[in-house]
Amino acid sequence: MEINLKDKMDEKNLKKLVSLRNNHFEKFIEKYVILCNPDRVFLCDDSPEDVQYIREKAIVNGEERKIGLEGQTVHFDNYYDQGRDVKNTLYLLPEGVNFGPHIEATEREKGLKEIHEILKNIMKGREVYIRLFCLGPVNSPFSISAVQITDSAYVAHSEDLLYRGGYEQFKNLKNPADFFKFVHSEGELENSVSKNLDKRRIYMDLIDNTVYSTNTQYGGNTIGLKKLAMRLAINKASKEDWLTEHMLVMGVNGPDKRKTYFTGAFPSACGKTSTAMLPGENIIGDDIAYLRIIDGEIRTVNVEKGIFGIIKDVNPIDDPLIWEVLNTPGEVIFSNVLIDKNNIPRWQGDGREMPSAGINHSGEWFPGKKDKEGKAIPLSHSNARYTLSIDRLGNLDQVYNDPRGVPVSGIIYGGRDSDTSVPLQQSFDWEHGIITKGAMLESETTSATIGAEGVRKFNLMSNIEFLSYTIGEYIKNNLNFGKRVKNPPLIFSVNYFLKNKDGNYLNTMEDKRVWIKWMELRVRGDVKAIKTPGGYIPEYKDLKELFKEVLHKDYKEEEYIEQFTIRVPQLLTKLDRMEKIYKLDVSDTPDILFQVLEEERERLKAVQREKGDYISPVEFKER
Ligand code: SPV
Ligand code: MN
Repeated sequence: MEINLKDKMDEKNLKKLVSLRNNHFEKFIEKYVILCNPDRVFLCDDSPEDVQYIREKAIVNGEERKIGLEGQTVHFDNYYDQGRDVKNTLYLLPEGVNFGPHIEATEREKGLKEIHEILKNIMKGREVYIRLFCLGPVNSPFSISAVQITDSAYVAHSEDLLYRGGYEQFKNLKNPADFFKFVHSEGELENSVSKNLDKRRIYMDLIDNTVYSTNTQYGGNTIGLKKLAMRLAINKASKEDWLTEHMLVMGVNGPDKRKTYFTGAFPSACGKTSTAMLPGENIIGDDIAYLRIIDGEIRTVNVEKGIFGIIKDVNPIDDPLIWEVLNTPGEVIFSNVLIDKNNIPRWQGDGREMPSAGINHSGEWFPGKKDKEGKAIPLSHSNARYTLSIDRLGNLDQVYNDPRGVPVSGIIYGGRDSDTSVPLQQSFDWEHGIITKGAMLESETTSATIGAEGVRKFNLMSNIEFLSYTIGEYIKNNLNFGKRVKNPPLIFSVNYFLKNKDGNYLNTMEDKRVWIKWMELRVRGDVKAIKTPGGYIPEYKDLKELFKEVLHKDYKEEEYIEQFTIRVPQLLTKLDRMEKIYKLDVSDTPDILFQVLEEERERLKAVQREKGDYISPVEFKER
């Protein structure tokens, strides 16, 4: 029997569909409703009743459960579905096209066939939720419209917290065919989690601006508007001369009530969210930014309006702002935390006494529990998260919805690096910054992706996993972007994870509050700096003053010297590592990159000859 959209949608939902007056949209919906064959279709028009309907469905369907304080729920993903599935996240590229060995892809026709096979009847017996969103503020030069089709009320609910509603905007699209499309099915469930992980696929079609995601629930794989839309937007931006970046956006408060805006790129789990939320500063976004040149300056917006943040180590001392929100009634979806016997969410590093039992992503949990592979199961997964609307944060910058965004004065690149880079440095200029801070970014791996932890990985601009065209072209676009404005932002690098020989961290988590203040002063030309081979570093006296002012701490010169010692052998090794990648793995590396690397190597070798391998910052005199 032929399936018809009208058999699946009641009058109310059909009316919401027709009101959009968009044939392209209707055709798309029809195609996937017929293919996936759900019993019912719900189209959300962003009204409070429709949003409430989705919230309730997440509970009724068993994907979320009420816990803790009013408004809080918990969601669990399959034990083996706890991070982005990098291996099965593939671009669908026409024959003969490839983006190089760092960007995974499969042949388009073959991939489309495979995914459409998987999608066939996948929603049988279930309800599908359709939602429309706007990436970036609505009615702004940054706005991109998007549609999500999902049979997971958890995904549709998460997106409600994370994205701006787009139903109304959708009625007035300039080009009615120009929107991003996301089709997701969690597939067959067992105990409310995706069962068929062997058929977990995330396939991205850049030609049709469509992403398909199946047999997974983990947010990074399923929340289409997040990393999947980011990949489409990176490609779109490259064709339209703007940038999509894996970046926080924040306002930093300087002397005399002035405000200076920064963006910052950090690989997953390297301190991006906690930087964005620093007490005393103002958050705009913690994960994804669009950057455009408007009236001769670089401006940026938060693509999202909520946070899907890592909860591990969130405690009242290091993350007071988010701690407060998580402990106040209000809407939060916790995922893959432990729920103790009092129905309270608990997680690794929450600063409280370890519970003796509870329910977590592995089911009933107790200390010492092991998984099938004999691996100890921690009380919560390291990639456990909270999802909430950003307006829950007391320090949200009031301009976060401004259609023109905010001007960018500084860009920060930060990785997880135990032994090479100093905690804080400023590049010599835009080109040096993009190449040596952005394009040379690497990070020791964490639990945000599936696989081993603690391995050093190349991750230019913290964007390697999301690039949707070639690396060389992406670097060129970044270099050109800054050259198109008269005063490009200053570029900084930070490293919160430097360790001493005994493996202890040289900085506390709070120190970043000082680093950000120094960067603000540099942008405004209020402090001098010391020239080293890799860039400018702070003077001791300025940091000492800032530590006193911001953290009420006495910052000792020995600490400064240990932290800011220039580690020449490690820096040279890193240059070699990078040169090798850019020579062997990237076929379109711009020549300027090799030139800048070579100049840096020569500067390092020159000081090595004169001063040795490990050089105290006090030995550099040049200001
Ligand atoms: C990240 O891992 O960078 C995240 C979470 O922000 S995810 O949605 O999984 O990408
Ligand atoms: Mn991220």
